[in-house]
Amino acid sequence: MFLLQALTPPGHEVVLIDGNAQPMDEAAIARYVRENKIGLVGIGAMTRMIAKAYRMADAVRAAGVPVVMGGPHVTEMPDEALGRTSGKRHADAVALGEADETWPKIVADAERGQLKEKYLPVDEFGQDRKPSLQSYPQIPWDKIDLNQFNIVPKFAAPLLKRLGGGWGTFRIVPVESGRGCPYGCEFCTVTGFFGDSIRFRTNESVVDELLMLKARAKSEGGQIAVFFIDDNFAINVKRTKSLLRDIIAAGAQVHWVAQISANLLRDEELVDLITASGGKWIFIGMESIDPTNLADMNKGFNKPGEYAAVLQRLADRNIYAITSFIFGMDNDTVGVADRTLGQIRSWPPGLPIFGLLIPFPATPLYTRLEVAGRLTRPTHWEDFMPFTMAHTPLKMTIAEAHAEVKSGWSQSYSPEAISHAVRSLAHKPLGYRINILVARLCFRGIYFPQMGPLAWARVISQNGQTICDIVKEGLRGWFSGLCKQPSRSVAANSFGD
Ligand code: B12
Ligand code: SF4
Repeated sequence: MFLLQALTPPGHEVVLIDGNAQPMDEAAIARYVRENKIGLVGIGAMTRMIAKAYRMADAVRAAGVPVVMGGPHVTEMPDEALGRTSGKRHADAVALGEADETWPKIVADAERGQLKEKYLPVDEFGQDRKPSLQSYPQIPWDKIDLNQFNIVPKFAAPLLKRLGGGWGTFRIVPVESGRGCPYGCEFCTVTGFFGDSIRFRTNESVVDELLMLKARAKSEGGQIAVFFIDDNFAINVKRTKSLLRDIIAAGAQVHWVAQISANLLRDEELVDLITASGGKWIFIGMESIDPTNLADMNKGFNKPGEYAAVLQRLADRNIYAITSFIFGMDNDTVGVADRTLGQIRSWPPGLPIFGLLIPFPATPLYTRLEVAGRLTRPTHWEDFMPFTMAHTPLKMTIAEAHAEVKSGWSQSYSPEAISHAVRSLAHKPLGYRINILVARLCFRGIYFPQMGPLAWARVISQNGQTICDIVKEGLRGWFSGLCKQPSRSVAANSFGD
C-alpha cells in the first residue's frame, strides 16, 4: 500500500490503514470514512483475510463510499468481489494483477465518478503488460509512521528501552527489490500472479531506500531491519550479487531477512555477500524432506539431501534460517512431523515453521484437487480457519494432518527445544543466543496465540530457566566489562557483531 500511495496522482490525500496492525470493525471503518470525508476506499487482501475484507467493503459501501478491491485474491476470483457468483457484491471495481499502472487511472476515474468494473494491466492492444520496476517511485520512509512495523510488545518496551541499544522498538520494514518467480510450485500463486517475467528495481533505488531507513534509525534511535519481500530474492544470482555489492559499497547495510530457495544458496560467494550486506535470517521454503512430495508439487529443485549443507553454510556465517514445512502432502503419512523433526534436530538451530497444504484459488493445486473431487471446503476462504485443511490428503486423514502440524509446533517450541536451540550456540557470542531465544519466543506465537501481557507472562515463566541463564551471563559480561574499562560503554548491537 505504500507503493500505491506513492503512485497516486498529485492532489489527493491518501490515508493508509493496515488491518493487521490497526484492526477495525465494520462500525469503526464506516464511522472513519464518514468522519474523514473519504472519497474512495481501496482494499487489498490475501485469500485468508478476504472474508473480513468483504465485510469491511460492505460497511464502507453502505456508508455511501465506493470501494475498489485489488491484490491476489480478487485477481484470482474477480467475479466473487463483483457479486457475479452466488454471493452479494462487495466492490464497485476490481483491479486485477499488478496495479502500478492502473491505480492512477482508477483514481482519475473515481474522481470523475466514472469507475469501471474491472481494471486490467494491459497495453493499448489489450495484451497483458507487467509493469517495469525500473522507474520505481521513492517510498517516503522518512515520513511514514513506522510504529505499525514495531514487533516489540507495548508492555515490554519500557524495560527493553532501559537496556540501551535502541531495543525499545524493533521495526521490520518491507522493501521490494524485484518481482516474479518462474519456478511454478503447484501450491503457489506467485508464478500465476506476477508471471514468470522477473523484474528488478535499479540497484540505486533500492540502495537509496535503505540509506533513508538507516538515516531514520540513526536520527530517531530504535532498531530497524528490512524484510526484502521479493518472492525469491536470489532468483537471478548475478543481479542479487550486484545489488548486495552496491549496498556494501554505499554503506547502506541494515539487518535484513529475505526469502531464498535452498538451491540458490549453494553459491558461497552469494552467501558471503549476504553476510557482508547485513543478511541475518533467510526464509527457505523447504516444504518437505520427502523427494516424492517435492516432485508432486513441481518443487523437485529442492534437494533434501543438501538442506544440511546449505544451513551449515549459513550458520558458519552466523546467518540462520526460517525453515518452512508443509504437511498434508499426498505422500505424507502419520509420523511426518517426527521424521521431519529428526532431520531438523541434526541441523544448526533455526526457526522451523509448519503449515498445511492449502489449495489457493487459481493455483494448479486447486485445479488438480477440484478435478479429482477432493476439495472438502471448495470456498474455504468464506469461513477462514487457521491451520485447517480444505481437502483430504491421500495417505492420512485431515485430523491426522492437523495433529502432525500441532506436533511439529509443540515439539519445536517447547521450553526444552528452545533451551536446546540456545545452548547449541554456546560457543557463539551472547548476542546470537539472545537473538535465537527472542525469535523462537516470537515465532511460537504463529501457532500458539500469545497476544497480551498475560500470555507473554506465561511464555516467559515457562522459559524462565533459559531466560535466567541468558540474563545472568549478560550481567556477568556487563560487570566484567565495567571492571576492565575505565569509562563505561554500552553494547549497541546485540546481534553479536
Ligand atoms: C511480504 C509477504 C508476507 C508478509 C507480510 C509482511 C508485510 N508487512 O508486508 C508475511 C510474512 C507476514 C506474510 C504472511 C503470509 N503470507 Co504472504 N506474502 C508476502 C509477499 C512475499 C509479498 C507481498 C507484497 O508486498 N508484494 C509486493 C506488492 C507490490 O504486491 P501486492 O501486494 O500483490 O500488490 C500489488 C497488486 O496485488 C495490487 N494490489 C494489492 N492490493 C491492492 C489494493 C488495491 C485497492 C488495488 C487497486 C491494487 C492492489 O497492486 C499492487 C502493486 O502492483 C507475497 C508474495 C508476493 N510477491 O506478492 C506473499 C503472499 C501475499 N503471501 C501469501 C500467503 C499465503 C501468506 C500466509 C497465509 C502464509 C501462511 N501460510 O501463513 C501468511 C498470512 C499472513 C496473515 N497476516 O494472515 C500468498 C497469498 C496467496 C493468496 N492468494 O492469498 C502470497 C501471494 C505468496 C504465495 N506464495 O502465494 N506474507
Ligand atoms: S519458489 Fe517460492 S515463490 Fe517461487 S513458485 Fe515456488 S513457492 Fe512460489
